[in-house]
Amino acid sequence: MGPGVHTVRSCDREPVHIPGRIQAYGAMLVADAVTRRLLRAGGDCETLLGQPAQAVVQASLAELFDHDSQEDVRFLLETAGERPNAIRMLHPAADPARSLVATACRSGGAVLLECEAARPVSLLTDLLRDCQDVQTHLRLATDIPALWQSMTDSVRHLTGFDRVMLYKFHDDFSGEVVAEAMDARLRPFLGHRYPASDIPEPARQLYLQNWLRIIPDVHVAQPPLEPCAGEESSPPLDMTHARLRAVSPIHIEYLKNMGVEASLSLSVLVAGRLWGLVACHHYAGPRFLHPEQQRALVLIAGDFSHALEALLAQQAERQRQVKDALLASLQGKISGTQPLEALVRRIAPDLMQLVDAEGVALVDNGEIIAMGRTPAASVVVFVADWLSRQLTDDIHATNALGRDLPESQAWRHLAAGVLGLRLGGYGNIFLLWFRPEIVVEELWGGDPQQPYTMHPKSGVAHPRTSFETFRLEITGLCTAWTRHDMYAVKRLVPLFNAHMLRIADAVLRISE
Ligand code: BLA
Repeated sequence: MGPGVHTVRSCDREPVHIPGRIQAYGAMLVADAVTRRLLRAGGDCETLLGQPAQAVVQASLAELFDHDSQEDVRFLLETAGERPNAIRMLHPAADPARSLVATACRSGGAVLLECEAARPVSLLTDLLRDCQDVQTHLRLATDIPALWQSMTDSVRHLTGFDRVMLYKFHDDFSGEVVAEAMDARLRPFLGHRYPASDIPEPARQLYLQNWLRIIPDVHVAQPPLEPCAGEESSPPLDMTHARLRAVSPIHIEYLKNMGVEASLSLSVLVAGRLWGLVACHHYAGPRFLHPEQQRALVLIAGDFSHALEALLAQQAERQRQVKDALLASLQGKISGTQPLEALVRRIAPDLMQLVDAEGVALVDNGEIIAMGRTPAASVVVFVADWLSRQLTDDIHATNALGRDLPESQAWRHLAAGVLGLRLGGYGNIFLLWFRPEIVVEELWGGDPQQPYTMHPKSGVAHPRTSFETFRLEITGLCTAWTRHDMYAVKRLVPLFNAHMLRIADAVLRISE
């Protein structure tokens, strides 16, 4: 398979890290890590280093930079690790007045030195001030939606991109635009969903490692690196950590289909996982950001990630406290030696409230107590019987009962989802919580059932051409049970077991 060929199956194996090419808004010099001899060169060497790549690759590294830069070049090469090292300012020998921001990273036996044009020093104070303003705003946000909006507004202010979205991954890696700041003339993407294949696994892996991806101009050719004599047939380099790594042709096609001219993504990490991206579009021509602005954005994205992680933890803690309070009150009520059936009747409202269910049932060796909105008793028994075969650790939950147990579809207005718990002790005693169907209309950016097409002859995959709103009505589901729900109901088990022991005890005492 040649470069630029993508089959559907290859989407998740796309070798995005070894494109053999780079984006030409910077210059890349590849040197042997030991001898420091230049092996390859590419990108905009003409503007940044004063000579074309073919000439650059014949030179020695020392010849390319002015006298004052030599020590920094040595530093970059010596400290190059797997990840790019701290930036240094270099001045090309051909034009010492020009300033380049450079970093280096290792790739196998080579060092990749990447140079980008520096931002004029006179603008650095403004950048610092803007960053401080953004940090203050992020700190002031006390709830999650406010933090999200503050982040998209800030990134738009800092970058001037036409549209800035906060894109959150769902568990299946499809995603959703949860906040947006944009030019008022644009059609909003807020609330739209996108399929997982739009950002396949290898790309997500890269964004977990590199927290900024900029594509300043989707129309500029991405040239291969020029090899020095003898290097012509060397395999392409691993560019996982290279900022200038060329963009996969399928993604360029995707952006063009969306009408995007320049794009920028910042990673949002929560608890070490890729929670989402701040995804930016520019439609009115290319959009270049200086490396200092890029660094500033990475710092801000880090601040945002921390603030989000803290607010999410607070939210989870609040939810836990609500459940703890309900459990404490239930603990007080599950007392005495009332028969189980009477007990469940009495505490049914609390049991439902514990997990936001609309119905609860006790199935005690074929005896049914059903409270709230539940299907008919015969159906409850049928579901309990099915549940008893699904249990892991005495518990099972589904928000798609109609899919898992097709016979149940007719009662989805009462039981689109069930959470079942086996109470230990005597035989088959189950508590079942029911939630009714919630019909939702999802908005997708293009038809999610046709995220890309495959050329019948070549097997080449092409992203969809329409991103128009595609409405999808989702039926048959209830709101998903959370791990807090599962955890809360599991804590009922010892309370019920103690109750059953008390009853047994009382029976024994009477018969004595
Ligand atoms: C990369 N896909 C991306 C990126 C985004 C999206 C944000 C990160 C790079 C960037 O900032 O442009 C997807 N962009 C979106 C989505 C929205 C958006 C969902 O604005 C919503 C508004 N893409 C496909 C298919 C493949 C594919 C079928 O549609 C399969 C091969 C690949 N997407 C793909 C690849 C990358 C990518 C390979 C990595 C590009 C790179 O970093 O080189």
